[in-house]
Amino acid sequence: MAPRKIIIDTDPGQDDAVAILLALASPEEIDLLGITAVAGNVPLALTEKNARIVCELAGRPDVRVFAGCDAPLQRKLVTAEHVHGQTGLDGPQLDDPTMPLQDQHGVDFIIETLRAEPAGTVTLCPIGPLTNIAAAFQRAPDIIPRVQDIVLMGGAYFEVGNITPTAEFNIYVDPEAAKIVFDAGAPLVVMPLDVTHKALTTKPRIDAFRAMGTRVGDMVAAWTDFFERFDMEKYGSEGAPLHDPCTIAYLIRPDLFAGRLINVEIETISELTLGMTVADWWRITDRPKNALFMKDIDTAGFYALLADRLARL
Ligand SMILES: [Ca+2]
Repeated sequence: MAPRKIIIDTDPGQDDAVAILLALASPEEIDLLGITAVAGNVPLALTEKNARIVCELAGRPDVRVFAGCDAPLQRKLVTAEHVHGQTGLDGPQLDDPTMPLQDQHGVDFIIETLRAEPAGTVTLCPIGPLTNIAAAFQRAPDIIPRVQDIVLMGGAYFEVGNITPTAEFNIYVDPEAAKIVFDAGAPLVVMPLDVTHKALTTKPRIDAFRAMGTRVGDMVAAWTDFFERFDMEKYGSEGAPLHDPCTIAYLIRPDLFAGRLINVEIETISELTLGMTVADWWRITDRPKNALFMKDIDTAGFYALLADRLARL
């Protein structure tokens, strides 16, 4: 089978960085057409720069990186330096990238690519707030039926929230954008906290990255060490969740994940539950099923895949 053409829409973020590395390490399954950066974990000037740092770390300065939206559709940007550090990629110092940022706006790249490629052959992989994808859908609704599918990290049902008691960060930052994407009608696969909170970095798993003896292995180990400090304090868990790579892992090994096709609506009004993914897990309503909402992951298989693929870089 030909590799699947994807666009990664991202706000790096250490876990975004691992997702990008996993995609670049998997050319048999994934043809990365480009990376669009969005404001999220840190402001856009840092996320587009971090995306380029990660491509250079992977030895892939040829990957096209585009800057997209610098703020949510209607709201003031909320960031997460408390998790990822001031740069978004805190950990060992990495050199500023020398590869160029593309001139074209990220939203224009998404629109142009979906119009240029045959219909149903491009997967969108958003692992940050959904601003760029929603802006593209609003500006060019003709591209929506051309999307093969959208495989995103965001939301939660059983785990409820991480930035507020009821909302996951990516959805909370731009709930209006999330609503546009969830209502669009394109096939949707959702990796919520219910999955990612099971994908924890334990010490043996981090040691496996370090044992690769490569620059990429050392960096991934150091990044996970960095944000593990925050997560272990917060959740008292064994390690930190590697959220975003779950999306790329799904494209490579869908058998590692299990979920249900259900209705998911986005709360955009309530002050108390803003950005909540109201997931009809128990199929209580007749609302249209719009999302394959994941719940379970073969965590050992996921980390084995990561170790196997990242060792190639
Ligand atoms: Ca992210």
